[in-house]
Amino acid sequence: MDDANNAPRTLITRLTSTVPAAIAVVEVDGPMAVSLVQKHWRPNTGSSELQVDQIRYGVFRVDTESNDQTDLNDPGESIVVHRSDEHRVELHCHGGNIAAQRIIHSLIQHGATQSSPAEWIDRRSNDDFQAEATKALLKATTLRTTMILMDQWRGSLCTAFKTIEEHLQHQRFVEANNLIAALQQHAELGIHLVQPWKVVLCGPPNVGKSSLLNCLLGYTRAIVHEQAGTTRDILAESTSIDGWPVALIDSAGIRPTNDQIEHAGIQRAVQAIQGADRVLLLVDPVQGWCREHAEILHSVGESKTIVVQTKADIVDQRASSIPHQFPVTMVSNTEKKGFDRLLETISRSLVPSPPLPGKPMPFCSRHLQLLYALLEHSDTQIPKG
Ligand SMILES: Nc1nc2c(ncn2[C@@H]2O[C@H](COP(=O)(O)OP(=O)(O)OP(=O)(O)O)[C@@H](O)[C@H]2O)c(=O)[nH]1
Ligand SMILES: [Mg+2]
Repeated sequence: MDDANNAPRTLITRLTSTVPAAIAVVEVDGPMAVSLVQKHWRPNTGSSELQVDQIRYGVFRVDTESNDQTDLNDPGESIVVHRSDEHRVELHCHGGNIAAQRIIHSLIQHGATQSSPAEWIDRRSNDDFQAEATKALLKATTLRTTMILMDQWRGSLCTAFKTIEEHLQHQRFVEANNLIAALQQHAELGIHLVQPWKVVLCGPPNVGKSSLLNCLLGYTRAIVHEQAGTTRDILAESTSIDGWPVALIDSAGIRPTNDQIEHAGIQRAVQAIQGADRVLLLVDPVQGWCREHAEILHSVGESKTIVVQTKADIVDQRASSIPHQFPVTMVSNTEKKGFDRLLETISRSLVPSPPLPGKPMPFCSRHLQLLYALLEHSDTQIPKG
């Protein structure tokens, strides 16, 4: 990046996260990188000259808080220095926040410019798609989503967009539309590569929502009690199902109530249901299907609803009151049965046809907007009728 006079600037980027760790890495990149570092550091042995590819140990002499003079009373920061390139030096210092801050502050005092990790990624990427994939990869939580994002990082999506543009340039509008449609088919999955799917456990009180949450998580997260109306607040926990990132959300049992606190909890449950990607609609085999089930189903829609009958240890027959068109997955929370099938059902509902390795996939809103614009353009070119 250049300044107003077009002279290349020397940029400092903290490459490691600001979460305290053993080591922090600060990169100095630009024409003044080597001279700035040499001005500040004292090697443990030998000359302060830095050769390319050398790794050296020493002390970084920091400036005083108020001016750009080295503070001689300050012991400085221990650093490992690596000159990785003609104009690039990496400083590895203590991983607490202060050490890196002091080094960055001193270099800025001498004319360097601070740059963010996001800007660093933009500078080092071949194109916007690769930069977006790198940023998404930082947030990926499962191997499965990481593999898909790596495919995009290697260029699958960029190539697909270039192909669409070529089709459009050569007036092959049908081919362009087909490719756009193939990409749009994976849009929902793409967005959820880093943003977990919200799966809400809901239903009337006492059907076993909190028990099922605990069982699916594998530890006791929510309070379980025989008293109806135990859960009052929304409780969300991150997990993954078949390699897809999921936020499992427990909610208050829905029923008519005069209790103000319970009512507030139910309102939150309704909000969570409205914002859900999928709902697990829990049915007690003895109480059966009731008005609240029908209302939830109506508000969410059938395609997002998975009907789960609990307490299979008490009754292992499907409750006859459940409308017959819905598939029902039976589980027992107490005997820990039926979970494999339930997890499989959830996974298939979230991602009915997982992409093959190497497939292009849009994974952020910019890609969807681009696809939409390309489709609009292409559509207007195809003769109607
Ligand atoms: N036998 C049997 N009991 C269960 C099962 N699942 C839950 N229970 C019992 O049902 C009661 C209610 O369980 P919860 O998990 O608290 O139910 P909930 O739907 O979260 O209830 P609220 O928070 O009040 O809406 C508790 O006594 C549980 O032990 C099950 O699969 N089998
Ligand atoms: Mg509960």
